[in-house]
Amino acid sequence: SPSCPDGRKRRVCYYYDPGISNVDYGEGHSMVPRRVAMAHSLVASYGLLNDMTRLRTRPASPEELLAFHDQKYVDLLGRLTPAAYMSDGNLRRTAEEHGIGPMRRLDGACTNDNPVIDGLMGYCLSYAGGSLAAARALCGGDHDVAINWSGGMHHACRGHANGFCYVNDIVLAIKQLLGRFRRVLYVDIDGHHGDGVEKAFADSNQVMTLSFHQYESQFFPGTGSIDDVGEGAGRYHALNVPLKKGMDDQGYHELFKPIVGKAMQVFQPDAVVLQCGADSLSGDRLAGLELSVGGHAECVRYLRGFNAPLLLLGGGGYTINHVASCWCYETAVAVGKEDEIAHEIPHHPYDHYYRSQGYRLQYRTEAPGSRSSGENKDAAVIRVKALE
Ligand code: TV7
Ligand code: CA
Ligand code: ZN
Repeated sequence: SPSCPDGRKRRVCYYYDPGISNVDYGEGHSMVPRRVAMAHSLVASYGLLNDMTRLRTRPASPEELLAFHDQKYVDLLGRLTPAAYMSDGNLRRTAEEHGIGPMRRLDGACTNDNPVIDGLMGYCLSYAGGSLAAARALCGGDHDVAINWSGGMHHACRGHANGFCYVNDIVLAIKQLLGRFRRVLYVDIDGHHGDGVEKAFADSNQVMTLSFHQYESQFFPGTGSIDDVGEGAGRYHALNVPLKKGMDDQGYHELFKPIVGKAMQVFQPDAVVLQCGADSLSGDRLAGLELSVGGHAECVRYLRGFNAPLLLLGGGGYTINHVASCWCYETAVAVGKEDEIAHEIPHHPYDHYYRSQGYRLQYRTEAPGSRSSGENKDAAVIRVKALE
């Protein structure tokens, strides 16, 4: 159980690179990096930057990516610009072999999960650099919580892009943490399965991965069944909690708290990484889970209560005002001020985005009704084999 009163202050550091607001996956693409700028602007307007150390760090170097990614893939990322992609047939073929492109269809629409975008390598080095700096801050012992909302790109693989993710900052950060801590628990509350992180550590008993996600036919990426438990030395160190759409706060926490509590007790991690993908919120444009901001943030509050070094990362989230509200509120939870910040969203440059939620941080969406609470009763009796 939590080893210290939850109200106690934590030393929190925070990474934000304003360059993220210029990153564009293409018109109509679900991933809108500007949501991170919106979250930051909200954090700033609530005065929360005064309660954290801002990590002013250089971007990662291409060499640092090699701690997980392979040389050929990193070289490709370094060369891949929209112009080079258009003019060089070999490069185009190589990019597509690594999951990137084609840029757009003949009618001009962008329909690729991982498009060739302007400033691709700079974007990757920035969000990876942020997660690495955040991990180093925890290793140094002078911060208890470290935040990078631009990170959390859990689908990227060693040698290819996947699911909007080009480099896997989470794997890089966990490897950094393993330089100082013996055991790292990774918890993933994004609505999608954290497949890239799970796979990277599938045979490790130093990293336990635990993903909660929507799991239904046709729902990306299709992995993360309850029987997926890791392999070799890592057997029972990968845990998956597949959920049906419609899962709400109550049903979610009937699973989250006992399972995470048990994982903390059994695995005794020296550090915790929480991927806070906000596409598990109700009203998300891609996923069908029904968490409220309060229910999502309760995951942060609960893990913070254990008082292990905690790395908070972003991830998915496709209704961007909800995402920004959520990550701002979770920043307040991290610094212990969630009861002090006003519900009314302050005037700030992005405030017009919050009209549909009545300019309130903890907006309420229509009650989802009992649409699938019945179906999720099955999930509620989930037996996580490793923890029995
Ligand atoms: C962490 N779902 C990432 C989640 C990655 C989900 C997918 C889209 C999508 C992409 C678009 C787009 C979209 C409305 C939604 C099998 C396909 C079907 C591309 C259209 N609109 C995270 C990845 C997932 C791109 N991919 O966990 C451009 O939805 O289901 C798929 C794969 C093939 C490719 N097509 C989709 O949240 C950050 N993509 C519109 C424009
Ligand atoms: Ca997940
Ligand atoms: Zn997601």
